[in-house]
Amino acid sequence: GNGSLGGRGALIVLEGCDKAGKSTQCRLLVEALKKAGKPCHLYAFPDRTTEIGKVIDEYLRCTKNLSDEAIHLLFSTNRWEVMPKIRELLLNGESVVLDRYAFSGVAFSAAKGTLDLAWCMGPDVGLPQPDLVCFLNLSKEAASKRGDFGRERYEKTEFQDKVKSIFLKIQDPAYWKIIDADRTKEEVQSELFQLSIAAVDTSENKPILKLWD
Ligand code: Z5A
Ligand code: MG
Repeated sequence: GNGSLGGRGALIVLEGCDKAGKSTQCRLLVEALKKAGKPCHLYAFPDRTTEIGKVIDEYLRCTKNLSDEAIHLLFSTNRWEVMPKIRELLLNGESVVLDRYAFSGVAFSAAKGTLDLAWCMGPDVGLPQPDLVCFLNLSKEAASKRGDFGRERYEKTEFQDKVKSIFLKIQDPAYWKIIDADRTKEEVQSELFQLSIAAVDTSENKPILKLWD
């Protein structure tokens, strides 16, 4: 737990398009929070290590094809399968930092143009609502300096533009912050740390709400 107070931990999510620095910043954030005496854990979605995650990995590497509906539901299931563990940590006073969450799930699937936005949100309704979502906003100019796209399925500029517009459409000001990700790693980290410490402190005595409920 987090000591004598007995409050819950905070659920903090980093979202954003390709190469925005989510994984880099998640790692730095977990280290910094631990150093500040806030116990916390890192989870990444997709979690490619589970049985479902292995199927997702094959889909992303284009070695397996699935219908748009089927892969969407697998991404969501991949979140629900670890939720009991995450909820237990939160209730035990430990914070959880997530590298992508349901917002990626909706943005990437809806960007295909074949699935309705409300249908995309459905399977993730009721997941724990984050206390803080930091959307790492990377300009096209800065993105082009971070190396070429890899060979995974969604790594194409035009598609990433659609993804970004859906992220911005589904943002909820109750917990959503847009972070300028064009800056140095240190500058971005410093802002994320301040926002996260504040979230940890203010979430302690709040109930865990349900996402999109
Ligand atoms: N997806 C989905 O469709 N549905 C879902 O429900 C979910 C995901 C959860 C794989 O995700 C794909 O799954 C993804 C969305 C889809 N497809 N796309 N695009 P992933 O999270 O496994 O993707 P990834 O390839 O690991 O991560 P990423 O998003 O592409 O990158 P990132 O984590 O944001 O960035 P990074 O790895 O921290 O940094 C990228 C590079 O930039 C690296 O060389 C860093 O050293 C460098 N970097 C980082 N920060 C900086 C700064 N500030 N300055 C300069 N350089 C920097
Ligand atoms: Mg990443």
